[in-house]
Amino acid sequence: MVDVYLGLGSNIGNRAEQLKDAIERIGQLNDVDIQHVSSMYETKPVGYVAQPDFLNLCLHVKTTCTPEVLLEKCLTIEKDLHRVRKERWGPRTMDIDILLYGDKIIETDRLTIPHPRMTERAFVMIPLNEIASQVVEPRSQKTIHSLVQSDETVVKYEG
Ligand code: A4P
Ligand code: MG
Repeated sequence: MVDVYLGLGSNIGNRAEQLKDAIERIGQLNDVDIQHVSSMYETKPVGYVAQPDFLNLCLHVKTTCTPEVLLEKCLTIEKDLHRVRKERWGPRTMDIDILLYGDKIIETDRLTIPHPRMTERAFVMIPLNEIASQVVEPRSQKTIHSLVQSDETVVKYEG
């Protein structure tokens, strides 16, 4: 079993319900066991900023799936949640990113792990720090706790 961290984000429709639905679907996957779920955070869009605020959270799962198989499963769940894909970094009902896959560094056509922009993104690092503070990010060899920075645009979401 490999420890994997996933980042989930939603900024169209009923964001909280869609996140809960995605977590439930991930929990129902064969070969994937959910260990920890972070709080939800309401976050200002990064990148393409003219879009609604996101809700983001992170999940810790244990899995026997390869990274490629896990990606396929995540993409299927995104599709099942009726994601409408328009511009890159644009609005989405559900985005599931593989942040960390054990201590592996993976660079293929389809996959970059650790997720390339994760360490500079407070909407990833703040929820991730709740459930993985002592985990080492393999490119920097630093713990999540030592990499996370406070950011007032990332606010715990109480529903
Ligand atoms: N892919 C490569 N590596 C990975 C990985 N580690 N995990 C490939 C998941 N997918 C990975 O992704 C396109 C392709 O990336 C996948 O098919 C897979 O083969 P996508 O989800 O369709 O595209 P995207 O999400 O629009 O682009 P990208 O580059 O993944 O964007 P990001 O980095 O995910 O950023 N602001 C806030 N506040 N909260 C957010 O959640 N999200 C984004 C999207 C921008 N701004 C945001 C948020
Ligand atoms: Mg993505």
